Amino acid sequence: MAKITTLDEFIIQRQKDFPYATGELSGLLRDIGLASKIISREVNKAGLADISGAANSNQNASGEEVQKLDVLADNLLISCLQNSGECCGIASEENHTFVPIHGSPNAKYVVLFDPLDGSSNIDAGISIGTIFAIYRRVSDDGVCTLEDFLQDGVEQIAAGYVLYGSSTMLVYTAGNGVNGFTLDPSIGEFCLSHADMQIPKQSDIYSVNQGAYRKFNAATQAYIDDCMDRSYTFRYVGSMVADVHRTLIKGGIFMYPATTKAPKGKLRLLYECNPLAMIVEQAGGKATDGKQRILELEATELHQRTPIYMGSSDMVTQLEEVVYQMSPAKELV
Ligand code: AHM
Ligand code: MG
Repeated sequence: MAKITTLDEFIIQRQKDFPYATGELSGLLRDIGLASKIISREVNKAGLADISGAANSNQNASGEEVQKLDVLADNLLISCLQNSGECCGIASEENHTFVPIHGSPNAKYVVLFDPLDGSSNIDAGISIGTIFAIYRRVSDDGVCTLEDFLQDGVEQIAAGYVLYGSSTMLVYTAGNGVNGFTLDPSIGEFCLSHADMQIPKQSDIYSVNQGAYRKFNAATQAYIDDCMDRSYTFRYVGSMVADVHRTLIKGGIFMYPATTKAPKGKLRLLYECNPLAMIVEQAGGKATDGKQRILELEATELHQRTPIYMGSSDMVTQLEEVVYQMSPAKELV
């Protein structure tokens, strides 16, 4: 039987990858792994119990309907991170402002997450996911501050996602490649299944909510037209973690552009786009808002949104070229 490497073993073996190599960050990753195992169990039971419906008139920080499982996942992640002692505060899609962890005021890290992305898909039995980003705090010891969370994506120490799909997978990077682990439910462990993940440079798959085509800018429309002219395969789950995971494995481009309805795009920079952009870049791909690298966008507010295009490097480069060619500033030159 081939040797199995569990997530815990792998993290210990790779301690040297972590810039501060003190064991704190590896402890945080293990806590996130633990929370996600419990979330996975609850997601799998969603059809059995009355936990998949919308919570009574709750709305998240962006004014959208919150599902009960979102709240459960949010609470689980917070309590696992509270117990770790390594995290001084969290920010998440489900909380209007950041939440200091009072038991660990001198801890060195903050964690931002979307506890259950794509949750409108729960009732349809479609894959959903957890996304997380870890930063080293910039404030002095004591209660964390907003500036600890408003860091640019390039400052991420580690980032990853958990996909609750046909199997549950945890994929993370600590800035030295991307590795994926599949949950073996029989032993309750994430086992290394996708070592050193690399995104193909070019592919023939594009992923976007094509029903909103008429609301996209002209450059995005032109790029999509080109994909159609080339008879590229169109795939869109509507759960970003699932769409990005497929993009990582098979290559392609995932797009959530600005629309006339949402001029800044829909997806959140700090806990959706930055972590997935770090993963994609670490796997050899690219992530842009059309003009600028996602990881270099200035973070100004917790729930800030951005358009995003990410995936196979050649495809994202071509998209950027179309945006450049069609930008009004270029026409003036
Ligand atoms: P959520 O955080 O409220 O779940 O919304 C994010 C999700 C992403 O997973 C997905 O890519 C996108 O919303 C789909 O939106 P749309 O239905 O507009 O295509
Ligand atoms: Mg989300």
